[in-house]
Amino acid sequence: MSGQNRMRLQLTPTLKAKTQVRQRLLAGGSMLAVALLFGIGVFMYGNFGNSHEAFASTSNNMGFENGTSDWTSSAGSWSSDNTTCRSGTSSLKNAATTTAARNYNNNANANTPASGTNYITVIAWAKGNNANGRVKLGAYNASTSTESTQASYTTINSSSWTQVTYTVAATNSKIYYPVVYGMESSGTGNIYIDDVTIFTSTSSTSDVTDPGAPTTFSASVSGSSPTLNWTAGTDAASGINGALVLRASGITTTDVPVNNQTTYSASSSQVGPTSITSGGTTWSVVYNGTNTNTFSDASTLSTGAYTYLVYMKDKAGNFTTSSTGVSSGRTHVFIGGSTTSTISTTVSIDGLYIPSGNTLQITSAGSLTIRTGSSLTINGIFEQIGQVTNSGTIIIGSTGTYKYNRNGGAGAGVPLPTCTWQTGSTCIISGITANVPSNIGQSFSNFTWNCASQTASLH
Ligand SMILES: [Ca+2]
Repeated sequence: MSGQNRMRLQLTPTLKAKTQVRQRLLAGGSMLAVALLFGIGVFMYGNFGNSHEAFASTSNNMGFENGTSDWTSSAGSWSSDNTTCRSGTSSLKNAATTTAARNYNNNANANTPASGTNYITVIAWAKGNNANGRVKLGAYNASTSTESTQASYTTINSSSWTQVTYTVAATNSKIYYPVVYGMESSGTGNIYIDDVTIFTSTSSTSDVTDPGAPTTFSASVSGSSPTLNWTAGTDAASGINGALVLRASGITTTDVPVNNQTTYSASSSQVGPTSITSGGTTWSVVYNGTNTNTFSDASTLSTGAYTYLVYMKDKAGNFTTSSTGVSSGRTHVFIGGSTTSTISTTVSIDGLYIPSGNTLQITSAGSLTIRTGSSLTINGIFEQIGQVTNSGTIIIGSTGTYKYNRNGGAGAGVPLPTCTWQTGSTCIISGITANVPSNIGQSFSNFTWNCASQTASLH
């Protein structure tokens, strides 16, 4: 029998080999015995599918937005669900009993490196509809038809999503895919699975730590196409694997939490949510890929102001401060024409690009912090009525104006931020009543003092 199988493998294309693996899995509990029987033959399975990636692509319906596509049930009752989802509008549901149910994705292949000590990690999110739901994970070695499975189940609940992680030592130069199991400790119930990830790393522990924030931003616009550049954050556990970029119209100052392990979709080849609504604002997913320090927006953008948020992403699918969104990189960009926008809340930014003809005003209620390392380019008008704290670089271009439109405050008061004043740039001091702002001795190009409400002669 073993000999027959080897012969068939030699004569059949890779798709057939894949089908044979599926059939074996359907056989269920005798898998290990099957693997021993076909130990020589299965060695030849190594070439099927889209397996030649350093880690598994999360585009193979790992968030179940394509229903149950790519996933195969080998035990139990599984279906697509649209009522209980962690991300997007769809999850995987198990009509669970006290007998273990099993489902796997043999298109989400993780291919281990040829050398070194390597591990496979599988991460999934699960929720139940009672207190009896149990979930465990496995990593199926498709090259040898053997599976490593968690020793015990994780108890899930009905009130929140539980992250289940599994890291196991891997054999080099093999193909793995993720396996999920569900069951009830008693009775019956529903178990929902969403946002699965599989990847290889050299770490023996599962990476559940968000990567560091991106820093030192700059933004520019060519025509109507903004380009953002930044310095990548770092990730000690699994390593940086790219970035996620969101865009909203207008100057939007709220922070946007994102879900780890979620395939946010910025292209037709990705299956997942294409936008995030947070605080009443809808953010478009404009990039989710392997770029670590730059993004050019090729969208056709109409005249106006836009806000970009940049999150670093690691191999485990964790995003920068996913739970709060606070430390995502925030950059404002103006496109074309004569847009006036305001900031009337407390916000930190990492980049700003204002072309000629546009105005950004920090109102009396506004407090803007320019974070360390960031670079702001102002060729239009930047008007400060509220607070501005500058830890970055402000470049006032040849057509740019910094308008300090407020009183300077007592003592050190409210200083004029240090700027780089290019030839032709303008500093306008207005709104002074009794106090000159500190830090006013800078190398200006054009300087205007126009304080109609000034109450005293100031020196
Ligand atoms: Ca989903």
